[in-house]
Amino acid sequence: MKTRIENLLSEVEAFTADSAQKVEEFRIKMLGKKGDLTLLFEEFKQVSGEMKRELGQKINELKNRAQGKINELRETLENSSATTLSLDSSRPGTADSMGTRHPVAVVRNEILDIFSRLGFTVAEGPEVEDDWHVFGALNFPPEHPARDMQDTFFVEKKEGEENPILLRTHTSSIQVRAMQKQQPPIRIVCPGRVYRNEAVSARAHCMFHQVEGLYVDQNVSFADLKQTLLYFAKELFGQNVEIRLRPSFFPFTEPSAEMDVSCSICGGKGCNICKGTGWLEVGGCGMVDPNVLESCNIDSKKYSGFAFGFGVERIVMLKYQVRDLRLYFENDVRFLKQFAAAI
Ligand code: 2NL
Repeated sequence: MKTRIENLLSEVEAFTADSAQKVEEFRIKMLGKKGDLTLLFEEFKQVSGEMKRELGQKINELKNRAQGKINELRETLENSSATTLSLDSSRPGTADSMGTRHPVAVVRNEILDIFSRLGFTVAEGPEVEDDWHVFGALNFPPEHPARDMQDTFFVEKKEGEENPILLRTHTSSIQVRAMQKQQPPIRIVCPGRVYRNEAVSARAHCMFHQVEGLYVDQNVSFADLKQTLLYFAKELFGQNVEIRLRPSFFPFTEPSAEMDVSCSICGGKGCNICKGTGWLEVGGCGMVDPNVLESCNIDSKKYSGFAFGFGVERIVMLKYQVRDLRLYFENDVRFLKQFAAAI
């Protein structure tokens, strides 16, 4: 009997359980009505003499140990299930890391917002275009260098093909489509990607973003163009900015001008950003060439218009002083995260 008690004691010590059910099974086996201890107590009744004292103590010890073990296991199991099942609503949450808008998208949206306040609506069009919408309708002569393989990406160019498919080199093709579809008044801004066949470097990329604008109506003048551009520059760069229009040439406008804004870094005094001139070039503009209006079935005797175009990356460069164009397209989050505050 003594050895049986000792064996049961070591069984109690060694016992572990990972569920409440196993603990209960153990309790029934040890302390239940037909359990090991009940049997021992039955046998104990027959014991007499000196042995009674010693065995009595041992059986009681076994009973207490078994009950203690059961209580201990019940408690640990209860605690562990409490932590997995209950929800502590006072704990601080784990924040999802938010994405950020791309600086090119931020500036594009700002430009579109400014022109929408002047009544311009946004128009878009295909990036894969044909020669006529990109060059032909825009008064490019047949031998113009932009129509060369060296400057333009052709999707398909067969020998002698009149109107090859290509990637648009400017968003003017959107405006051409708008003029074909609709008679004046037309007042649109056209954002989008454009492609040029150039070696990629810090200063040039084969893909970049433009926003162009077009206003065609009766009696639209160069003065209207200038006031529109001045309003735009003040909204984008601040009320103290000045603008300067320098005579230039584009096939699709006459007269044409390059648009500069006073350098916001040095306030026009001259610094390394504006290369000491006090001025920064932001885009081009002009009065729509009558040939362009006629190509799109708009009567150039009745209507006139102005147009302008900005390079979005160039304006991001000026606003945020990002010097290397390649950074815009590598999607390195260490670069993109720096614009987290801009909407
Ligand atoms: C630049 C210059 C310019 C235009 C774009 C345009 C469009 C039509 C007719 C006439 Cl449909 N002109 N667009 C006019 C002048 C300049 O962009 O430097 N862009 C980055």
